[in-house]
Amino acid sequence: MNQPKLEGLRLNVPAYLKHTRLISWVADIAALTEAKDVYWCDGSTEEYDRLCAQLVAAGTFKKLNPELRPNSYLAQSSPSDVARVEDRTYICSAKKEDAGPTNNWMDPAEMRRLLQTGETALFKGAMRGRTLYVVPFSMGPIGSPIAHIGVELSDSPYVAVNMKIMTRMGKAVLDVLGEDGHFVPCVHTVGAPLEAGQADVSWPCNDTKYIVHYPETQEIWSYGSGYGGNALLGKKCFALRIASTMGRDQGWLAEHMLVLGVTSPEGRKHHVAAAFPSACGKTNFAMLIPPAGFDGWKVTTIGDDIAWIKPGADGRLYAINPEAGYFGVAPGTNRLTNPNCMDSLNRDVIFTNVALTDDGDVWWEGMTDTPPAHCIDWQGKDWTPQIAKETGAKAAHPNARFTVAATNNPALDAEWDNPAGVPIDAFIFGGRRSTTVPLVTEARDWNEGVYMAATMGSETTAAAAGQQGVVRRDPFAMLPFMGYNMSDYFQHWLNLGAKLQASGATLPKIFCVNWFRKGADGKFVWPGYGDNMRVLKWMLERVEGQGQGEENLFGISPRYDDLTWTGLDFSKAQFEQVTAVDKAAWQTELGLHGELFQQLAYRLPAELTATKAALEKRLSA
Ligand code: SAT
Ligand code: MN
Repeated sequence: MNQPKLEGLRLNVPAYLKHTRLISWVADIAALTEAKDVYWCDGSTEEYDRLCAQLVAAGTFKKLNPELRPNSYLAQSSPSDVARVEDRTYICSAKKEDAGPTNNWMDPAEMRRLLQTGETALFKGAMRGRTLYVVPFSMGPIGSPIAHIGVELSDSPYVAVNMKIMTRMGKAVLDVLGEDGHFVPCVHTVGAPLEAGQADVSWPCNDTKYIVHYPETQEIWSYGSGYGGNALLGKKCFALRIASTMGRDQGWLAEHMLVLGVTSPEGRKHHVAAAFPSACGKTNFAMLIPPAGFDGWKVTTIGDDIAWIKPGADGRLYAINPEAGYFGVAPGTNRLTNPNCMDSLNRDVIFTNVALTDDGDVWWEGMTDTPPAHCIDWQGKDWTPQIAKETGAKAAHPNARFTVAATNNPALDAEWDNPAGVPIDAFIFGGRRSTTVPLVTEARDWNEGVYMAATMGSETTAAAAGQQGVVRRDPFAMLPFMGYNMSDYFQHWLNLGAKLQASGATLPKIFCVNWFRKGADGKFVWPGYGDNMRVLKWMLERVEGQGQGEENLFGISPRYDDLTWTGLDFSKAQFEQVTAVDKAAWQTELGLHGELFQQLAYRLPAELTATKAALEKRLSA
């Protein structure tokens, strides 16, 4: 390897570190980016506090009133850097067809020229005037056979402190790496070098953004954004895009799924993994409190966003949550919709892009019925209910987030940190659809379930930059997070099911749900939140071979009397509104499935076209 240019730069390698490959990679990146300094994160609380204080001094963080919100901070980002940028996200596999038609692709050599090697490569000098933070992290319990290690090199201390909450981060990870352990290299810069004497801004970033994955070499390179999944590279980039390719090669699944445990009053416990697109209520579902009439039922959280799922020796599928914290959507969260979440946020939180109240606390739309008389909005401007009325200005950005440790969650499952994972009894796939898709449908078999998941549609949300509220196909809620060809991914699911079934294992049941049907008044008909327990209970009854249902065109659904209604006034007519299967609407829907299959025709599994043909036959019967 060439000796990197390191004039005047001290690498500050900790004396205990013996991993020469890691050290020389850090040296290479420091030289490429011309970082001013290198700092190795140890993951200690002392370090977290120190970096937070530094972020306060730099104006990135405001410390919240410790009486109201102890040990908590607020960051307000640049208005140009508020969400994931899907059109700037690339899968640079060697072959274009391995990225597939749903991903942006560029030839890896061309991308490397653009980012690293070309005359004007973006990473050249990108960290000038900034410290390079070395952030070693484990996705999954440290040392677990299911866990994998990454190292993120970032010039953002905001990233370092968020990674401390979101992952198992620090020295303990380097200890596991030893002298030659495997890690996924993740390079991140906000793309805002500082020239000598140049003052910094509170949220440095660049209008040019690239979120780049090289699946063959398992590398992640992220340029220009400091926000969320663009910058916290353990999350979507590693735990979904890169991990999905690891899963394909090694026979497991990396999914955009929450994982929860349900315990019945009799003490029977089941585990469910549920995929929903971003900002469709995964965190709320994972922390659900059963409603009145469900005495003795308990829901506990294993994870709220990502699941790594591997077949166990007994043929069952076991899931871990690779993360250690929640990066959840704040707006809409309140004591009624998600009391466990509100309790989790009492202290030790990093808020991003919510509003600052006059007494030094936070507020967001939907947090309380009555908004504060005055606050500072997420862009640092004065905000009053009157201003909101006149201009439509939001106090919090719709994609405002909290970062908080899982251990703050009062509903945390006792097994959440178990390196062996929890056995999955059911998969749920849910989109946000104001029409067409019924409240809940059970697939008649694994392949039909894979079809349901593959053809799922959802209305777009503020979690990604771009137009909102338009229905797009979002297979498995993985459209923005797939690291390889979507058709190959469908095949991977089909193959895994076939293999487990051949071994005699009972596969998890697969359900499709929609909490979001709207009435003629434009309002949601289904109450959602805690009342989703009613649907969950029916699913688990089905898993146990008890629950009743009725076969319809698309699978098996409960009739009104098959659900438990104690404690809720929900009429048969309302039930009809959320469950009716409209033939004409489904003809249109199948047309959209057809468009998706056309787009994915190359290597599309024959099982899926066969399932579609069977549905069409039923529909026209
Ligand atoms: O990708 S983020 O972590 O910014 C949030 C999401 O879209 O789920
Ligand atoms: Mn997500």
